[in-house]
Amino acid sequence: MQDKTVAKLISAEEKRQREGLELIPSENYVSQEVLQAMGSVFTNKYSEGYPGKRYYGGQVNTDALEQLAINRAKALFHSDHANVQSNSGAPANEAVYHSWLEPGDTIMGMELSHGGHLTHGRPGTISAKLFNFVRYGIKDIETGEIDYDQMLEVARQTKPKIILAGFSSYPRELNYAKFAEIGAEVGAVLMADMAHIAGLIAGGVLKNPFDFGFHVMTTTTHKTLRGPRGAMILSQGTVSNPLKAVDKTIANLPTLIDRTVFPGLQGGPHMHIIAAKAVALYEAAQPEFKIYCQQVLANAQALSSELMSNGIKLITNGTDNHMMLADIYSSFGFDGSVAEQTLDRIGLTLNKNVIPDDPLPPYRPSGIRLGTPAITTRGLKVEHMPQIARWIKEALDSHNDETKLDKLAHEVKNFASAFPLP
Ligand code: DSN
Repeated sequence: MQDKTVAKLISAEEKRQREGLELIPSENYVSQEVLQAMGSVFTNKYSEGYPGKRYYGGQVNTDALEQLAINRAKALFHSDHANVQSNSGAPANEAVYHSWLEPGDTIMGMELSHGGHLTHGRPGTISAKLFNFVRYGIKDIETGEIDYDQMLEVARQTKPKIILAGFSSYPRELNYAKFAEIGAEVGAVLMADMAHIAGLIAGGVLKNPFDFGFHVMTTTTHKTLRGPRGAMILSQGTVSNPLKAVDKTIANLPTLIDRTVFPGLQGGPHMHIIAAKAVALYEAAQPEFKIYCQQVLANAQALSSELMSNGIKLITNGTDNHMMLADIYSSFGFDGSVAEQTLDRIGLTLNKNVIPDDPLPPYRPSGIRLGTPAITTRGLKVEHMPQIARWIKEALDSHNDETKLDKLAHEVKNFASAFPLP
């Protein structure tokens, strides 16, 4: 590479990734094939429109490529339609809101401090300015069970037009049948934001909201799904010409969504990313991916037990998925931000996170969030989880002891270097 400055940064980042262990539950390592597709000549092409209906010439390969990605996504998630153009998770959620709602309409989403995502109505976001968000939350912090009675009561009072199941920091499975029951009673569109767990759904180890009558599902493609940074919107209904206006009916949701993504929110799709999405979808349909997903869950179960045996309090006392939330403040007496920095210092990367009804502010919250998708891709198994839990415990017990942290950092680096990046 002529640009030595960028080359040096890429190489430094590759070294950081190789010598550390990635425990951020929303991160992963893509295959060489996904990387190659992202770095392909498809980046040179403009393709406004959809396959067979473009505003530029020269689309013989882009049409075939986008249709392939659509077909693979539909087959993997059992949906009638897939929009693979959405650039990322936040715009994907935005597109669904705008395809179905008018300003001032109500969306019901998870309480943010109980695990809901920023795009589920955090004050200050564009969606929160335009739409009215009402909340459901956890009834019992010890089990993580959602308060479905309160959800039904609020839904009856506020008549949300969308009920949104999804989270970015919630370690349990949702009861989609209950969502569907409440949605049917108030006539809401059922939307699932499955960004964190899409790979685990594709791999068959977690439930698919579409099996419970959900209408639409958004997901990023780079978390457990192990593809490029990007998103997809899967929906049920009739697929018709996206360049022609259709009535606002639930049956028309796929077309309403296509028309909102382009030309509503975006211009030219990122065809090199769509190429990489197609590759990731191919990989996720292989038998090895199922085994990977089973291992992600087995590792998460093992790591959560080991953390708890080391006296670290986990929110809901465990996990059903790939992630854990630890209450650092009650376990160690300092906040999650100190924990994040201390663990980063020894090569374990994770993030500070609010816990339900957190007594501390979001920038210095009580918790940390960690997960197993990336370390599982590196090849770590259940037998490696006790060691990771011990490193976490020892580093946090000695967070002011530089000599001890140096020693732990050395151990992590030696260990991690034995598990090559894909
Ligand atoms: N930033 C993602 C996460 O870490 O959960 C969600 O957008």
